[in-house]
Amino acid sequence: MFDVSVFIFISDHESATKLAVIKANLTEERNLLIANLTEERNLLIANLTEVTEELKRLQRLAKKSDLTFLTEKTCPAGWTKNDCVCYLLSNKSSSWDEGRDDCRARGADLVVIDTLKEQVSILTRNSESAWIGLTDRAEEGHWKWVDGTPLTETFWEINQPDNGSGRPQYGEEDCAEIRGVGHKLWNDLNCESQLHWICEQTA
Ligand SMILES: [Ca+2]
Ligand SMILES: [Ca+2]
Ligand SMILES: [Ca+2]
Repeated sequence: MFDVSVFIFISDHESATKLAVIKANLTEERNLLIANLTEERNLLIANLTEVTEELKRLQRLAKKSDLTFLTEKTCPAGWTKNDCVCYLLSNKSSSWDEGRDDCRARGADLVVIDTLKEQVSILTRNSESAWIGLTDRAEEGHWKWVDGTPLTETFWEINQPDNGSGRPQYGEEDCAEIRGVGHKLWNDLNCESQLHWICEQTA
């Protein structure tokens, strides 16, 4: 009888110990699981934050490029827009080089007339001539546009270009002007002559 109760006592005691161990293990496992889940949740939150930030950044970019798109469609104040191109006819008169410098300072260049449409639409003031971005300074007789565009269609006046036709009073004629009268045709002229000039810039 005594032996049995001792056994039961021991057995109960052992069970209690085992249970305690199991409980401790379970608790540990649960804590580990909670820790893992918390870590995973934090990672997900971090990822979500990152994705949200990226989305915001892309939305800002899209908005910005839309605005750029809009502003690119307009010309600076005082310029005339034609077919997505902006033109500026100068108020002042100067040499071909100074005219070109002025255009470049405005982020543009002297006008390159590469189509009949553009030739027809070019503005000139009253009957005054204006410099265009065409020169044969690099090689006499080889006319080149300032931006390297090949010279395809030309609108020279009859008997032009003549490089001054050998008359000393005209000097060497290496820069092109567009006439303000009639069909607004081109003539070569001494680059130091004082003319208005036309700048061109993509809208
Ligand atoms: Ca042009
Ligand atoms: Ca010439
Ligand atoms: Ca000439």
